Amino acid sequence: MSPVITCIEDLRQLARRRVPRMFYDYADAGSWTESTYRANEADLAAIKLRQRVAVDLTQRSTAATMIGTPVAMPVALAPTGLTGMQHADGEMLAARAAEAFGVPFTLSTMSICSIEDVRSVTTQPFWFQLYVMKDRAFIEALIDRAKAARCGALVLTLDLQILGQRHKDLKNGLSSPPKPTLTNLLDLATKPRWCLGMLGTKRRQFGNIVGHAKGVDSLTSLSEWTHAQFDPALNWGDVEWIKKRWGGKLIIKGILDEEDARLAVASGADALIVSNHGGRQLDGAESSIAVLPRIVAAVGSQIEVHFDGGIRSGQDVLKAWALGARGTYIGRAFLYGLGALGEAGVTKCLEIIQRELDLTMAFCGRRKLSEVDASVLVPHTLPR
Ligand code: HOC
Repeated sequence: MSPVITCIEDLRQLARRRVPRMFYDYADAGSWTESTYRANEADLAAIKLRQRVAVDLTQRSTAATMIGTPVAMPVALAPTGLTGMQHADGEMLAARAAEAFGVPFTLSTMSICSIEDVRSVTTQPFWFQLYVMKDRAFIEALIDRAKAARCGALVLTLDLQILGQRHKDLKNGLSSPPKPTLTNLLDLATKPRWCLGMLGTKRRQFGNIVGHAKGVDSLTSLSEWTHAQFDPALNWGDVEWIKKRWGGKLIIKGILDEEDARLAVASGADALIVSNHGGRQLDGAESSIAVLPRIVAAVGSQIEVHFDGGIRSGQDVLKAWALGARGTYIGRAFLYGLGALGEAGVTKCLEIIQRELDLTMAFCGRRKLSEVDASVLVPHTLPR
């Protein structure tokens, strides 16, 4: 019998039972002590909302726009790596669910399904996330493929030119297909749905990279190639070059510092994302929600400020919006849905968050997002 799912935590627990441990851990982990990962959720939870009563709540809406794109709620699916390892064809399923719901899907460079795979199952523009690699011809090819696929925005990630260490990945020996050790075989034996799904698909490698990287024939060697390819020399000059080559809407991801936010504005980007990569990179960095008000104060009228980090509910979306975010991203929340129930699980995740957002706005006496500002928050609970 299917369990009753009423919140993101239910999806997380089901995903934990259904996804092989090394891939569940990959999605769920933060770097080093995971202090930033935990702070993302804890600092959001510490902000308290102000209830209002006797407000006419008959006409309500969670609709908004993100970089000019109408959205059912200001929530996009974040560009998560190896999404197709949470569930066979994961990126295609998540993109379809997002499109049907009316929110943007962002495909990671490090996805299992390729740009073309996702294009083949969608009709609306999805967004493509780019990591900068040393091989500039490869970057150009990726940008051209994103253009040919009519992607609606390029999300350029600037905080992962070197990789944060995630203890769980090292301990699990993260690789794909999982190495046939006794531990892995015993684990896989308890995950029959996942195994059947993977047997039924050919998409088990980094789809955007296969065919471009010479001598790479498995996900393990692809991952080694990728580590060697991420360019530690990346600078704002490259951002300018990429913007020119792309020519469309540009979103800069990974901003935690006011000065970097000003540089993002100067680069001509359409939006920036306040993000610590889900606590997966600089362990010891502040939570995203603690940084958000300072970035909004520094650049909020010049560029659209977006937010990710720790969103597990509609209440969290409302708090970020109230502090000036004009778009948010969910990563782990939708991955739990995907791992738990495939496409239906992503839809379930979006439904849960939208319902929570709608009802929480209503409890705060607000009918639409244009009525929401920091006055819905209890001042002494705000990040300092
Ligand atoms: C082995 C591939 O966003 C993450 C991702 C991308 C990392 C690529 C590494 O794990 O945070």
